[in-house]
Amino acid sequence: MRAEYFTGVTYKGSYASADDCPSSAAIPILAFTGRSNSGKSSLLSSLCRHANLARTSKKAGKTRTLNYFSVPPSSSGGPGLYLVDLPGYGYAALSLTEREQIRHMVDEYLASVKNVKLLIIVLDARREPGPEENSIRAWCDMHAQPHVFALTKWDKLGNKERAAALKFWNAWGSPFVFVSNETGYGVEKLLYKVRNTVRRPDELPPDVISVSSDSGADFDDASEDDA
Ligand SMILES: Nc1nc2c(ncn2[C@@H]2O[C@H](COP(=O)(O)OP(=O)(O)OP(=O)(O)O)[C@@H](O)[C@H]2O)c(=O)[nH]1
Ligand SMILES: [Mg+2]
Repeated sequence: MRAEYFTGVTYKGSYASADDCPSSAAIPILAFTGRSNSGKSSLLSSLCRHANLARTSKKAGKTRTLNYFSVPPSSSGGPGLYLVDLPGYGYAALSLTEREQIRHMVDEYLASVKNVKLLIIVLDARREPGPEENSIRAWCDMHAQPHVFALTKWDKLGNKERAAALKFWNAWGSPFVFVSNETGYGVEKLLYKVRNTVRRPDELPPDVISVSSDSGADFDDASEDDA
């Protein structure tokens, strides 16, 4: 399996609402959503092999704006795209109003921006999906929005927890990949999925095997070396 990390990525800007975001419909978007502290910013940085690209914090609730990063077209045919770090929802220490504002910002973004080629729903692998993840998944299904669950902090799970998580996610029925932003585990697998989703089939270089981006088949084999 060949994976190509994003290189030459630069920070484009932070925006307070969907209306303020760069509007070029020609540039595909890869968006990261998930609860606060789940590892969205870390994962974005991992895909670029750039430790602090999307500033991560031990303090939850760090990302409060829609943060855009530009990926230039790659020499092997990858298109230019935007990586978008969305604000984390569900941070208990914020006021209810602030939490609702953040949820609203994310919902509004997903509803109004049409060229999100893949939505990466980030969740700590030690957690099961909550009402927010259920509602995002339902929204994706309703709008035929390609998505994948990225289950982070895999390095923090023991063998029993890994086996339980694998069983749970295989039964849950959405595409998923276990990742660790600490060790890099699973990051190439996720990149492979991303690359196959954002490229048109006619743009695939001959050495990349095409897989269906909707089947999740390339993810459901996490048992190969985990459990
Ligand atoms: N061990 C471990 N720690 C991780 C991993 N991913 C993220 N973290 C840590 O989890 C904390 C939160 O990570 P962030 O990437 O800032 O999370 P976020 O989802 O962007 O958080 P908000 O911006 O608050 O929504 C940081 O201390 C990270 O170093 C992982 O895979 N393994
Ligand atoms: Mg963040």
